[in-house]
Amino acid sequence: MALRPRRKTPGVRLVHGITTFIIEDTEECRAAIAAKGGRPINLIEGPLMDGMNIVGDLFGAGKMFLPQVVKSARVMKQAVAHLIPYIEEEKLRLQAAGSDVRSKGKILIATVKGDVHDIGKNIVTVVLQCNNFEVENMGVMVPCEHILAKAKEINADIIGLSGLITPSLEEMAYVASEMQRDPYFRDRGIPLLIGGATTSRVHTAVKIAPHYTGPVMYVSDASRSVSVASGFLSEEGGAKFRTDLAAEYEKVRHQHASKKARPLVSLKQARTNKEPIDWANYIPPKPKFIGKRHFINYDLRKIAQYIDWGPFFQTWDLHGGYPRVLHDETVGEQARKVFADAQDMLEKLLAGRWLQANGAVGFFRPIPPMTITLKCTATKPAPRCCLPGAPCASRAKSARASATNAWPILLPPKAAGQTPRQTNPITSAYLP
Ligand code: B12
Repeated sequence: MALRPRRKTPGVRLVHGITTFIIEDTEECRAAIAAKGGRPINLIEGPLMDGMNIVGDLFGAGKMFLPQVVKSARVMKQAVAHLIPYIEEEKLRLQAAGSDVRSKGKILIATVKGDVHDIGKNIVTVVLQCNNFEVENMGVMVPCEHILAKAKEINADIIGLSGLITPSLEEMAYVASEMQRDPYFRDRGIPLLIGGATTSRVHTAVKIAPHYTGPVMYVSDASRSVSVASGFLSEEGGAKFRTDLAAEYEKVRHQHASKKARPLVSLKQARTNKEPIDWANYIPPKPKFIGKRHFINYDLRKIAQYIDWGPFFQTWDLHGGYPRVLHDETVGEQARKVFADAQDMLEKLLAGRWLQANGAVGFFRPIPPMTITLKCTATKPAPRCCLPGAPCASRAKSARASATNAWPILLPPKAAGQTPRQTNPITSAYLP
């Protein structure tokens, strides 16, 4: 029988990512709060959120690393899941005692496509439910079309989007523009709430709200979500709430626009800064064969020897480059732990033959020279360059960062007399 170690509060367990006995400790803490007349939600809004904020701060300060954060997130989820039945029970009790627990409105909430963060959104859900809003929580990575379809299906009064990574900001703007395109939302002016660590009032006002004529509002935390939702849905004050919001965000946009713009270089200047490439002396390597070759059911153990573990550690935000990262003074210990886990998992995959590796490779004779001209600007996404070693993505970044690089179409100019070696008509082209 496992012996229960020294008691820890759920907040402490959360910071240390300890799931063992989290249910028992959460329950103890809940009972203590209840004995003093408190509510289960107090445990979420208090110790658990405090713990999560500590995790966020330590992570931001580089004192905690992604594998540990995953464990903390797990603790939070388990603790909240334990509290939900108590929250439901409290509602029923209040109802039986004659309190007004009628629904104040329906709110649809989701973390946008591409984003897996759900702790904040779940807390918002619980807090709103505790305040008698009906909330449909759609989970994470939810595509725009699913959000909008669900909103119509349940007749949502408000849509709330959560996003914690930078790409989510773009996705939120997309959702706003899709709401504008659809008369169902546009004509009803269904409010759109924006929340999550990367979002902000200025970004919402400047980049998201202009896509939608209905109200779009940034909400900084779960407790604010109640007053905001009530504000929008209030029969008496709803219209004023919307007008005040529109005026406030117009002011924010105005202030933002008055900030000094970053100087841009001219296209001519950018072109003079292009990468000098000696095409005349470039001899493309000759392939060993021409035509296709297939590899069926290739030995997975052979492939495993070539795994580039670099991106694995980058994904865990453990920087330092493989294998150095394993002995890094700061992140070494965490790196060794996740690496050991990965080796175990890899061994299971290999032994259990979970995958089958099939591949094909082909080299083809060059097509005759073409005369397509690619016109690209630094603000458009990069086309894939087709010469070996062409550092497309990184050049694209530098073009955006400095705006002084001419667009990198790394193909030999026609005058250099070379032909591109691939046959894709979109990516094979000559510079004019
Ligand atoms: C926990 C966490 C994770 C966990 C998430 C687990 C889970 N199930 O949610 C895991 C480990 C999986 C994770 C993964 C990643 N993460 Co992370 N993560 C965090 C961390 C530490 C805490 C987030 C959190 O839960 N905070 C606590 C909650 C309660 O706060 P919150 O979400 O902001 O919510 C509150 C309010 O914002 C608001 N709110 C939130 N949503 C909504 C919605 C509505 C409608 C309303 C009204 C209000 C509202 O109310 C909430 C309660 O008050 C943050 C750091 C931070 N300081 O935020 C990084 C952070 C968000 N992660 C980050 C990154 C980079 C990643 C990864 C890309 C890492 C990687 N290399 O793979 C991946 C992303 C994968 C993906 N595609 O989404 C960056 C994002 C940077 C950026 N600008 O893009 C952050 C900021 C860390 C950092 N400083 O670099 N992460």
